[in-house]
Amino acid sequence: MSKPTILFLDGGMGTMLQQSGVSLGKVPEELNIREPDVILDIHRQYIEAGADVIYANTFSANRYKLRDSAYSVCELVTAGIQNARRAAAGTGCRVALDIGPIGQLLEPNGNLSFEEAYDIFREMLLAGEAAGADLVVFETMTDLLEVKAAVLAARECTKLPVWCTMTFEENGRTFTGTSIPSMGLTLTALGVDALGFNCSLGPKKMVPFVKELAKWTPLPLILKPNAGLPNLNSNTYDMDAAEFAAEMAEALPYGACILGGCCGTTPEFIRTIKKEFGGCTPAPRDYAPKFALCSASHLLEVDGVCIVGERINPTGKKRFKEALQNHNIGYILTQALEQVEAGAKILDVNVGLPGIDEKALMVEVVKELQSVVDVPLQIDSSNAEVLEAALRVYNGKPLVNSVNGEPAVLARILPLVKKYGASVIGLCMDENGIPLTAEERFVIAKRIVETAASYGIPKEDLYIDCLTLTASVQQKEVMETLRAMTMVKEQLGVKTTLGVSNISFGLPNRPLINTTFLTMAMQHGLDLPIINPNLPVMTGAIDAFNVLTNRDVGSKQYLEKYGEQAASTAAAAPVKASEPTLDYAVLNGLKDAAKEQTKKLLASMEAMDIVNQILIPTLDEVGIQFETGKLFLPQLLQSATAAQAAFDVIKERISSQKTETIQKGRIIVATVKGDVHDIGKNIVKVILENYGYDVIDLGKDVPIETVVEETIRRDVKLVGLSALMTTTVVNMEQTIRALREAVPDVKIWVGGAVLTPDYAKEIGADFYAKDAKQSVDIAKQVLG
Ligand code: THG
Repeated sequence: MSKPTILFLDGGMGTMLQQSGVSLGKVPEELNIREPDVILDIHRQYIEAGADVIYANTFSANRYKLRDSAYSVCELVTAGIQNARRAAAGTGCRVALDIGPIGQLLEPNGNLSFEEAYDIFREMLLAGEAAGADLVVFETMTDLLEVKAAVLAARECTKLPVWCTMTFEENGRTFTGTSIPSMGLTLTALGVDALGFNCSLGPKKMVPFVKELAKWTPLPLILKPNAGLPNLNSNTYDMDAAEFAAEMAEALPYGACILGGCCGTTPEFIRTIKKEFGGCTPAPRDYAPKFALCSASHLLEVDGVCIVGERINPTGKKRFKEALQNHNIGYILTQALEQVEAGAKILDVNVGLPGIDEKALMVEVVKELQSVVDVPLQIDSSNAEVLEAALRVYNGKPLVNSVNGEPAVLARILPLVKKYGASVIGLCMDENGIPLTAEERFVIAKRIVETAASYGIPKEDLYIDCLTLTASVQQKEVMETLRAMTMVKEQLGVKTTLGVSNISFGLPNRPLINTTFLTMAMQHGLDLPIINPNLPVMTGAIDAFNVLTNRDVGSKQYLEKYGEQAASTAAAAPVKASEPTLDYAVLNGLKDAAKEQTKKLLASMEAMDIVNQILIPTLDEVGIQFETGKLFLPQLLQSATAAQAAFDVIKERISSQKTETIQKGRIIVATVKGDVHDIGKNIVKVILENYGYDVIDLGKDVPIETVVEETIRRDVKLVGLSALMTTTVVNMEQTIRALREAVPDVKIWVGGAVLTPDYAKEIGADFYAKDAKQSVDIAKQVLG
């Protein structure tokens, strides 16, 4: 076989369509049927320039985006593939079914469910494969969970090779906070065939991304950047083909080997990179697989002792059982946050209880947990159906707890682990129970590792549990567990886990036994202790172990944690599970707690004071953390939901006190285009209504034209605009400009976390309101 060479993709389709002068309309895919010759001509130009793979014009031909189109998904996808096929006929160029984001956010950020997303992709995939696509490429993706739905649909419903590129911002995160390591780890495990980046930035800014991704995947790396950054004045891209090629060259040493262009690139760009790099061999890679788990925004590399929090588990916990029975998700979330704050790096999730729909509850709890904590989860169930349901919706790479050495169990669970790209815990027991000796447990561990390998699951995805027995019952066997663990670690090259607290059942002073056993186990090679992290003696033993084994170099972490504490308080009592305060609940996105706390606060505080002194400052804090990249869109929306829950309670209170009834005037409120964060606007609306104004709420993500049209149509004299993100303040400015032109005498006030009085003036607003109360003052001033 000939050596692999660098492959070339096409360049911008949208850019070429704009240049061709055809009117793009709402859905550019309609051109596949209306103007097939234009599309064909663009494809031919790219093939002529040297593309080995062209992307069919099918990017947004999904059911959601075509909802107002005269054409069906099948019609436009089929026509798109056929046009590309005709252009490629006789050239050897391959045709990719091109699929972009659905255009609607998935739960919990939006309303689209995972299975609906799956179904939307499936429809496109079936049409694309039937029409003759050679492969599918998911591109411009920003939500790892949406990609997962897409990849699963491709894997389950077609035989097409799957390529995937995501779009990152300069800070190395996607719009929803997905990180590059999480993308690499998760999608590699899900079995895609090539991975990389497209859109948003020029090649140079993507070089560090390629370097980072190469650490987390052995797959060929795709790079399809824009022609630099857009020039906001001319609305074009400044970079020429030679500069583009020069910047692309910098990514090649890190393994970029499938090269093309996105917005602003033309056939000239492809011709130039083909000339520069055509026939080159992809750079050699020094990828080494790692023991790692992740959520979409956070990756945990297991290269030391990592605590698995055991508390999301009804075993022996009356309150937790009650919480499950009463469907008290808030309680479970509080338990999760507490454990993470106490140092848990992974959370075990077990919701099995007689008389409970374990599958439905597991799915719900996994989703809820992933919207408030970013640590990876360990999905704990003995039921394969429950595991599969949770593995489908899990965002990232989880750990499955567990399989054992029984052939039937291995055959049931391992295919799920492989398919959904998880890691798995293997228990050293089988149909005959737990063997007594270390040697016998080792034999089972070896069988698990070998069977996993036969399913294509590498040792880096295996964590062996040599099983803690209870010292009060099987004292002689305690050391067998530890001996087995050393053998497994040294001879099989996998990592290990143990449920540590099992050791002390039936003995007094359990923490003493647990701590000592934990310390012994770490010395025998324990990587993932499953413990209650809220016990400082347990986490303290790990901290001390890391000092004594020279892992915590210079005792840095130890000093950070214990250095300032007085020696006498260091061995403190367990971390107290106090009630979350309202600001804590909003910051952490705890809906139920926010509601409860608001009800309590209303007994001693004025409703408006709660809004202005707690809710708004906390939301501002969340907004600032978002702006500075400390938290990401999912947490932002989660906080907004919690604040909304609090606000609903306040709204009830306010309307029951409502006294004024005369109509004072009509006001429009809207969250500007591109911004979905509408809690601030919703608060303002209710307050204004309470003061007797007739408020027309245009909602969130409101197009500029809609604001203008509605202002005219309803003869409105005062408009309030809100924007949370700096990126959408641009749209606020444009909305103001359009309004001024169309309705010169309208007054406009603005608000939102990132705005300042100065900035409000700069973008042309008449007023700035820092909170809901100020909005009322403005309304009084303008309308009386
Ligand atoms: N290996 C693996 N997974 C496991 C275990 C294991 N999962 C379950 C268990 N063992 C680890 N998890 C727990 C959870 C709770 C308790 C112990 C282990 C526990 N509960 C107290 C009791 O029962 O008395 C209640 C204590 C409390 O309320 O704080 O001890 O071995 N792979």
